[in-house]
Amino acid sequence: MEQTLIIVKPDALQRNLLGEIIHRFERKGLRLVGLKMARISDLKVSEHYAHHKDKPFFDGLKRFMQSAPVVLIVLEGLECVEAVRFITGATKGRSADAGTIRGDFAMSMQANIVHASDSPANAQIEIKRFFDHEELFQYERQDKTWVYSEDEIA
Ligand code: FUP
Repeated sequence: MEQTLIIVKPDALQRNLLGEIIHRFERKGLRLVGLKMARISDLKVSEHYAHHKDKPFFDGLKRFMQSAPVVLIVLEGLECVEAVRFITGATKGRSADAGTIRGDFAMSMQANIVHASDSPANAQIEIKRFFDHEELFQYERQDKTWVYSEDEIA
């Protein structure tokens, strides 16, 4: 099944929102397959935001992402990249829909609580960037037949 990468950003840890965020993904029916705390290295944060390297906010964004530890999460589920982006909400917290993580907890563009992969191809690249193979776990979730229909998990 499809996988996606979440980074719970430094602002979320400082604001005691980690449990709330994981709770939302769990309740949705997504399977947690990787979870760890880390300080992101300069190299990895530069790679992760390489598409913004010429933007004026790039250095500030890098400093912010390295200002405290982050929590890295890999989630798995049917079309989960899109499902997680819906739960995450728009990039700018103050414009994000109520009910989304950013809509409920963020005001900022930069301090917007979580990163979530924006396509299945990028998700694969991002997961490889932050996780070794043995840090990802395959297991059955007991509620699978209640989360999906038979044809969806065939
Ligand atoms: P998203 O995929 O929703 O995280 O959005 P982007 O890839 O556009 O943004 C990546 C990071 O850059 C986010 F943390 C927000 C930050 N950003 C700014 O700080 N200022 C901007 O003008 C655009 C993005």
